[in-house]
Amino acid sequence: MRVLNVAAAQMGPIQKAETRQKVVARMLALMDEAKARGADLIVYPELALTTFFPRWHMKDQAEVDAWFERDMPNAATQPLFERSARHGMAMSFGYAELTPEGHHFNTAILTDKRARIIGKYRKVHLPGHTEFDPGRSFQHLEKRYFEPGDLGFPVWRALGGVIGMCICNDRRWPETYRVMGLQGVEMIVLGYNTPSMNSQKADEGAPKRLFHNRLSVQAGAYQNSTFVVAVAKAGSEDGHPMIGGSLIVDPDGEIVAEAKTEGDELLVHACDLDDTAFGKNTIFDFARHRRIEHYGLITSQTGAVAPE
Ligand code: CDT
Repeated sequence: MRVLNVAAAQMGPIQKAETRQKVVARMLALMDEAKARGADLIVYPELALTTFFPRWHMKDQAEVDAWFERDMPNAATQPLFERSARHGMAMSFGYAELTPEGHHFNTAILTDKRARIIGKYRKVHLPGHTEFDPGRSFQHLEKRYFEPGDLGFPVWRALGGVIGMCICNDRRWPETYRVMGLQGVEMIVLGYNTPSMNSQKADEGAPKRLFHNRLSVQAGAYQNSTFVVAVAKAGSEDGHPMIGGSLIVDPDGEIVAEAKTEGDELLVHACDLDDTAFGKNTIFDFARHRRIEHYGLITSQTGAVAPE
């Protein structure tokens, strides 16, 4: 048995006017609860420190940059690193990263149990658009504010297993999981901010969105025989509702824990990483069963091309 006790720390809404200090206080409360429940690793959402700012159209770069972190840790997040080290608990959380070279990424980090950053991931599949779109009921400007991640989908040998990260929209793409699956990933952690409505399709509401969340995460877990821990920022941010539905899914694709609220809520599950072995050695033994001679289109072409 290789048990990793993981805590999915769903967070309720963060209003535009809320400070990082106030948010970090909520994250610390979740971390303390996770410690009391025996967690080895706590996972927070995408852009955990602020509201989901890509819904706001901004033209002034200084206003945009105010949502970004230039250092990690920094003054606002230092208490998270101190508490995590004190608890001997690893953590992962998402934030907007502004590099010294001026690059903007939607980023997540992974620490070890001494709160040292051991892994960084930058979101690859940025959803949305770059310019204000009057045809949408609300904006989703990730392509305006972020560059696509430049680190690929690495995994890390950590916490007694093989851990990977991705962020929100990445979870809808099978390529995300498979690239990590090919590196033997045993647990993928991810955060998300998913609006409860489709801004381009008024009849697609929260039930369908929650269905797609489960469908994507369960399929990724099963098809790569890995645990997946998917953690929402949920509830209404300045009148913009987002789904909750944080999930922990096992390597069979079964949901083993699921959030019931749209607020700060902790799910804890003991994941035996040895449970990933059966699928990896049988139906999803990639070395025996994959047929890469037929997969060329996946890396040579982006858009679909139907025959004439
Ligand atoms: N943050 C983020 O990536 N959100 C997207 C919204 C896309 S609309 C379905 C998501 O995949 O949830």
